[in-house]
Amino acid sequence: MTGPGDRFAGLVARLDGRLPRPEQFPHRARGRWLTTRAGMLLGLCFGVCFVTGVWSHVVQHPPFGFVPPSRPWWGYAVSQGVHVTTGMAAIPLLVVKLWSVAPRFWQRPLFPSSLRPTRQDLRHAAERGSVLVLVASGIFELVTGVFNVAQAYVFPFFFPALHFAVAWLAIGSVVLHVAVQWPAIRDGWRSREVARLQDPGRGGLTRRGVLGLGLTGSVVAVVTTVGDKIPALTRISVFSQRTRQGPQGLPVNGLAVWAGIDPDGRAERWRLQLVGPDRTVELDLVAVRALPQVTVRLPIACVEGWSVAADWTGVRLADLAALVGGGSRAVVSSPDPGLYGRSEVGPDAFANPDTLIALQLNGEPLALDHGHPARLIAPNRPGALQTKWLDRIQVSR
Ligand SMILES: Nc1nc2c(c(=O)[nH]1)N[C@H]1C(S)=C(S)[C@@H](COP(=O)(O)O)O[C@H]1N2
Ligand SMILES: [Mo]
Repeated sequence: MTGPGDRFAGLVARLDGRLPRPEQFPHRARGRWLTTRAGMLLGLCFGVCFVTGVWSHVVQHPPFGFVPPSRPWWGYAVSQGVHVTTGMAAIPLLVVKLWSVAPRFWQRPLFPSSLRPTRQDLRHAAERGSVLVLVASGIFELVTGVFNVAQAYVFPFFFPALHFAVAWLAIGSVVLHVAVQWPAIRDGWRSREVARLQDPGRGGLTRRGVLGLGLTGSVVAVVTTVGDKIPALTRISVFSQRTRQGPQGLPVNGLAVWAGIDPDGRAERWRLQLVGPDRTVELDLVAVRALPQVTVRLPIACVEGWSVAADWTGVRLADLAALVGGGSRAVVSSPDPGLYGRSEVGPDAFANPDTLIALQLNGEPLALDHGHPARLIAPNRPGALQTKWLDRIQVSR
């Protein structure tokens, strides 16, 4: 006569006998020495990636009262470049880190020994659960990030929202993991021989070799992607295909046709509606061209990783605002119904003399895909907020 408890115990015993054991994967490079170092580098990448990612989020969705700074002009290009670069560099390090501890995933006990889990069983399950969350969220962030950089929107969800939410899960489980593993980390950092004593594997790469391989992988990952930020590396950056694609030497993320912009007679039909605290004014292209023009050199720094500088010529936003009574902030919008069809210009950017409604790019009228006839260009600002095909500016105090 067997009860459910006995049957459970039998099942566990059978599974236990079939599933691999840690001893079956000996390798001399595995151990705390390697795990600690790969983990530290990975943690550094994740930490920097997280901070720059949160920064990107707050400047795109300023929480109440926060004024995104408009200086230095290169700030967002650098922080977003660092975000994408540390994410890329993390991939080979994560592979090494997981490889170094992989046998431990099979460490016994794999299951609670009976249907009534003991306290020990529960602790064990919590430990494994937290590692599962850590690994799953880390992989999720890197994979979705890579797809986004490649502009492959293959996911059935809205990338920025989920990438941002899971980032908190990932960083939270990193912090928890470091806290739980702190004694082992300290030990692994100091120890020179522990790894060898722990692991009987001989032959194959040394632990230095494996760590070196991971680091080389990171350097390769970085060099093959940063070409969209550093022109000297463009030729060897095979993963930065968008560089220099698009008219007038500047990549294009969103085409005019997608935004429903009708090119026929656009310049003649176009009117800029200025809505101010005192009055509303409508200007045609001739009138906007007749206002004082300034030229600034500023990058478009796309959240998807590329950033390319260009010369922009147009009218200062503050000068246009002055025509309708002035103010301290504005909402600029276009007929584009998409998510990036409008954006807010906060007080710091509003007052910055480099914030323009640009009519020209690199000395020529804007190409249709760059926002013809007018777009916003402002310093230290995500590309997604450099609104194209502008036809309305609402100024407020
Ligand atoms: N109206 C509108 N403006 C827009 C977009 C858009 O889809 N619609 N895309 C934004 C994004 S994501 C980027 S990176 C920049 C790119 O500008 P470019 O195409 O001129 O290089 O435009 C921004 N302005
Ligand atoms: Mo973008």
